[in-house]
Amino acid sequence: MIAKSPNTYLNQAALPYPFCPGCGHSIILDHLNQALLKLQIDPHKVVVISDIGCCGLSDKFFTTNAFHGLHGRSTTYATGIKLANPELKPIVLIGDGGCGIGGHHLINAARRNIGITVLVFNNMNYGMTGGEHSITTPSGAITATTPYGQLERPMDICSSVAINGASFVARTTVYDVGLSDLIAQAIQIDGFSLIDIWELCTSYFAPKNRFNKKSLLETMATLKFQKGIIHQEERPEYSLAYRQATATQIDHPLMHSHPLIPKFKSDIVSRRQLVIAGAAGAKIGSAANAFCQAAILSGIWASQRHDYPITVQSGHSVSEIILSPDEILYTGIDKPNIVLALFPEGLSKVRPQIERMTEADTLYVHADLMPVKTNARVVIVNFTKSGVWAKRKQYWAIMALAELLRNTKIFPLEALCAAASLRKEFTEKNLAAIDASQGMASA
Ligand SMILES: Cc1ncc(C[n+]2csc(CCOP(=O)(O)OP(=O)(O)O)c2C)c(N)n1
Ligand code: SF4
Ligand SMILES: [Mg+2]
Repeated sequence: MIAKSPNTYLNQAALPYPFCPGCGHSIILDHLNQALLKLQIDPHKVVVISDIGCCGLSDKFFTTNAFHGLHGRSTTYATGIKLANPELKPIVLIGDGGCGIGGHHLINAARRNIGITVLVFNNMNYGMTGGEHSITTPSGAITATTPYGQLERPMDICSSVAINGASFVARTTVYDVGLSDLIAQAIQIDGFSLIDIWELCTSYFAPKNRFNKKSLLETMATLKFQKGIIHQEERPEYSLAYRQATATQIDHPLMHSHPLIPKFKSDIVSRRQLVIAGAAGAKIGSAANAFCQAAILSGIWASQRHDYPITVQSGHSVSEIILSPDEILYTGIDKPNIVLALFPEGLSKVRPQIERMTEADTLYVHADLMPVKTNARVVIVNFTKSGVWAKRKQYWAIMALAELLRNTKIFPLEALCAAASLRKEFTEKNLAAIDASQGMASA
């Protein structure tokens, strides 16, 4: 457990920093630590979200919560985290490369005035990949991708977010002795705050351009890019504004959660891995969802993963379901225990999984799809036995799942009926289909 009033926010076990000698990234991280120390925020309330690049290595050096994702997307993760829990303070550590790749995310975060703090590690190039130019590379600068000098105008990150509604915007360099205080000030802002921190990539940009501490300030002056606090504006912070706006909608159905309280019982003692191989438009996902809800109503854990092509109404639709008496921490299925092969599109997709099945596993297969090469025990599903329902393909999955429950007793069929009745508009037909499925499957 981390102490509530720490004397450092740096993770001693992860130190030292891995950056090249003289790299500005180390200096920023030290200042961030000082800023957090000054504010004495509970480390549990801070989330350090690192982007990609050398600066993306930074999150593990802090004893706070952390998140690391795709290049340029750190502001989106921070936005989601803040929206989910406004009590958290997300701090984004992003390079100038990340600001280019995810530029619109930055601008949209500013527009929303979401309560996150963005620290831009601006070394004017892509450090990690060998010193290519970025959106902030000054005109004329030599980089791996601009050997004759950069021809584009460098982007003014601060003005871009300021004009789009940020609450607090500042620009400075890593050599600013007041940087810790400035970071602390930004973190205390309720809305969107950003500090563009100029620094040296000592392996690429600085040697190639004879750039030093002085050059950073000279470049700012040449570009007429203001230094210090550039913009301050009071606007409602988005995550709280959102909650206030929706508070009046308390009667809207979307505002109600529908907890699944177990009222049935499952006797399974180990996990079951089930794959439904179907086709687009056949309600495979909905049936799988009802099956998972039924499992939860029976007191066990359930996970559903769904796969379909980009096209709608054509191609495969495959649901992977895991049921377990214990929490499910990984949702992938390598070898299923049960496969329901209902449509040719799904069957061709899951053939490798069927090939891995053994005699201990069971393949339920639509009679029309036989023969299927497998070592698993085969149960034929004959939809023609269900009368008029044989033509209603969008009910095949729930019907086959009902037969599976009659045969295996993973959990009671009544649980599936209860789950299939959760949405009133589908209750009658779902229950009739389940009823009609009796006796369809035979070994
Ligand atoms: C979408 C995407 N494009 C390209 C890359 C390859 N890539 C990895 S690090 C990097 C450069 C990072 O530069 P910057 O964000 O400025 O961070 P620095 O290394 O300078 O700290 C790039 C282009 C990637 N990871 N993801
Ligand atoms: S390559 Fe550049 S940005 Fe990366 S650690 Fe070295 S000096 Fe820093
Ligand atoms: Mg960079």
